[in-house]
Formats: sequence, C-alpha cells, structure tokens
Amino acid sequence: MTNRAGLPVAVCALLLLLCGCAHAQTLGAPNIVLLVTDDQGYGDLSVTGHPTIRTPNIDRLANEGTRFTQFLAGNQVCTPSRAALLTGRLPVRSGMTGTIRGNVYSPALPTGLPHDETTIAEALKAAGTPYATAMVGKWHLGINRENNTDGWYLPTSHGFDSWYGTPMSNGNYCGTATENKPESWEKCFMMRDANVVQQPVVINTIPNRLQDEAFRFLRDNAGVRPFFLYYAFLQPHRPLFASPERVGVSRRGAYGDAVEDVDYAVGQLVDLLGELGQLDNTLIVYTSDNGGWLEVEEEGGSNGPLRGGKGQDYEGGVRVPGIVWGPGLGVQAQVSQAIVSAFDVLPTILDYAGVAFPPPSATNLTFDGRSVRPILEGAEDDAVTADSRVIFHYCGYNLRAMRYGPWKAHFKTPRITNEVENTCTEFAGESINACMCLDVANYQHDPPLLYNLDVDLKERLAIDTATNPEAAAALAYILQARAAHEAELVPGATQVDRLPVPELQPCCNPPTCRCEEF
Ligand SMILES: [Ca+2]
Repeated sequence: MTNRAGLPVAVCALLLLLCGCAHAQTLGAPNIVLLVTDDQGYGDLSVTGHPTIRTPNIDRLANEGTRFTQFLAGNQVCTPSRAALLTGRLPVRSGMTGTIRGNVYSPALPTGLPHDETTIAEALKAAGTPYATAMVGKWHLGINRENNTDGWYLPTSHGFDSWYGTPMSNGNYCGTATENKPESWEKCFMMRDANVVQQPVVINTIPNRLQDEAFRFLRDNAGVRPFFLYYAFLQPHRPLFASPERVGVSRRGAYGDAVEDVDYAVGQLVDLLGELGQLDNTLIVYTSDNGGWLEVEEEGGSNGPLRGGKGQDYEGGVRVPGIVWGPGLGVQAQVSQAIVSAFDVLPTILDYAGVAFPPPSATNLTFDGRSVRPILEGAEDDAVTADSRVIFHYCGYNLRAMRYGPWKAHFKTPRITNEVENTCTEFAGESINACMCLDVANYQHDPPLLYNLDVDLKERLAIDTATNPEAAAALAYILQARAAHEAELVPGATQVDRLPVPELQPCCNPPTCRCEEF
C-alpha cells in the first residue's frame, strides 16, 4: 500500500524536478540557430523581390521577425566573411584573409582560424549553462596543422561539440549532381569531426544529410540544455545542385532550385523546433556570406537593386539578406533600415545568451560589432548604429571602402571590365571570374569617391564635396575615423596566403583516398 501509494508520489516529484529544471534552463538561455548561405544575393528571396524564386519558409522568418534592408557581410568572399561572422572581428585582425581575392584556402594549407580568436561557439560555452554546440555544413576556415589527421583548425577545435560537413567550398572541382570530376576528387570530401567519411563527395545527397545531422542534434538537446546550431549551407554556390526532389522545380533554373532547397530545409527546421516545443525560446539568424556572383552569369545570384557582386565592395558584394527571428524573445516583426553587419552577430547572440561581451576568453581583443538587440526589440533604427559608427570594407589587407551613415567612401574600386554587368572578366590579358584585391587590379581614388546610398543605391553619382558641405563634413569624419582605425589596427599575419603542404591533404583509406560512409 505504502509502496503503491509512495512510488507514484516519488516519480511525480522526480518528474516535477526534472521538468522544472529543464523548463528553467530553457527559459533562462535561448537556443540560437545561425543559418548561413553561400553566395546568395540580396535579391534572391521572394521577400526581397525575386520574381521567380519561391522562398516561403525564409519569407515567414522575415515577416515574423526583423528583416534588415542594410545588413552587411563581414567581407565580399567566403573565408574572411565566415571568420568575421564567427569571431566578430575584421579578418585583417585575425589574419583570415589574403591579398589576391582574400580567399584561396585549399585543403593542404597548414594554417587556419587562429586559436586566440574566440568563436560564437566558444563564447557560448561561458554561459551559465554551457551551450551544446554543433555545426553542419561548410567550414572553410582551415583543417590541419602538423599532419593530415590532427584537425587543428576544424570546428571541433573551435568550440563546436560536433561537426558534419565539408571544409571547403562546393567548388568547380567537385562537379555537379550529375557530373563527376574524378581528376580532382581529393579536394571534395565530407568530414565528421576530424575524420574524412566520404571522399569524393556525393553532392546531391548533402542537403538531406546535413538536415538529418542537424535534426539529431536538436532532438538530443531540446529541453535538456540550451543549444547553438551553426548551419552553413553549401548552396547556392556554384556548381549548382539541389536535392533530387527539388531539381527542375524553380522557374529560375538550377540556381532557383538550389535556393528553394535551402528554403525547404529552413521550413523543416522550423517545423521541428515547433514539434520540440522550442519556438518560443529560439533565436534564428539568417544571412549569406557575400553577395551574388555575377561573373558566372546565370549560375550566380541576384543582388537586386545593388551595384556589383561577390568580390567587390560595391553594395552588391557585401549587402546580403539579414533576418533575425524570435517572436518569443521579443524580436519585433519589422523591416529595419538600420545599418548592421555580420560583426554584430556575435555580440547580439551573447546578449541574448547572457554572456558578457567581450567574452571572458577574449577581453584583450578588439571587436568590430555591437549588440543590436535594442533594434530587434523595437528601438529606433538609429538607436544603436547611426551615431558615429563606421564600417570598414577590406579586400584582403586593402581598405577599399568605408561606410558612415548613408555615406560610402571608396578609396579603391576594382578594374571593372564589363561595365554593363559590373564584373571583372579579364586581367592582364588573362580571363578571370572575380575582381581581385591587389592594388594593380584596383583604381585608386584620392580623394575617395563619395556616394550617398540613401539616394544613390547604385553608387554611380560621385559627390563633389566642394559644393556639398554636408558631404564634405561626412568625408572629413570618415578620413578621421580611418586614421584612428589605422593607428589602432594590429594586422594579423595572413593565414590564407600560404603554400600548401602536400602531406596535410586529408585522405581516407590511404593511399586510395576513397571512402564511403554508407
Ligand atoms: Ca561565399
């Protein structure tokens, strides 16, 4: 009798305790999901006006959350942009950039994201309840240092409990879903933590595999501890591919299929968060690492009304989709014109997570962003960002442009060869497919070209400051801010412009370098 009566009471008490704890943890620290696409342009969403790409799931996040019309990536190409996003710091500080295109990572480089940087994942380990952290998808911030299995620079060495994805871009050497390129198969492989699990990749099953991995992580941690998921899509970077179910679906062709594949995954993810009871306590950030790639023509994206694209510091190269969703956390449904940047993502996430900024492990570092939480929660657009803030646009170690309020000053602009498309297709007699950072590949402007983006989105109408006192004052401020910045800047040694070390090339089942995880 006592046992029969007592047991349920004890079980109930235990359940209450467990539920109570889980509930308190859930409420105390929100979950964070950071979604990043590759080379998706500002105009490549239905909600930003694309006429033939359907993105209902991402649009839903935009409509229920804050969509920024002036969200700036940390750089105009992959590696530096991702370093900026994850560390909140200019790539010239961390050295995660080079001099040519700022993006020449290859699998056998002995370098990567330095360990004295603090990633969002590492910082979230300092929360009251340390976050469970996982990454799926494209890393692009280094692999090995001493041998071809040490994984010194991989996500699992930078605060992520687990990682499943590719260390490189989905490059031309990988081929498309229907095209094998066996001559360079060694560059395209999937890894789980520090192990190569598929070499070469089977590209068109990657979206579903990333999704399965992400969902397993969410199910394992929902209601148990706060979680941070960094979901870095390989799409819509060319060569274009999509899950078999979405090939040939979009009127925009293969590029549209790739974007709609991402959109499908986003919808599935939000549905799962709902099933797991986590919608009210999850912050979702959606952005792209750089603007659409124009030189590849129909295989690249649309930057909407903006000039230029990937590889350039015209707005089309750096202004990207920027959406923050979190109705249960007070994030307002609004379209914000505030000028915010990828550098703000780390401080904003830490603000929601209740972690000090700068994070405890990085109090000696200079950061380039700030929390934009007040804007997300309804403050005026300029509450956080409009005051005296300037944003620096570097190409490699070259400061090409600066942004201050509506003003944009270009110190250097790329030598455009196709004026209609605003692209760099040729340099010194050679065919190229992106603008470059080298001085010889850029025009120098002294004084800089100055544009007012509020009225000249295409950056076409350079202002004569001699007849415009307001512009002259803005330019004076910009030049002063540049001098102050250059006085404090301690550039990091480049981690990108290094020579590959063949012995560091990841290879499963040596010497064949071929394996299949399934
Ligand atoms: Ca990219």
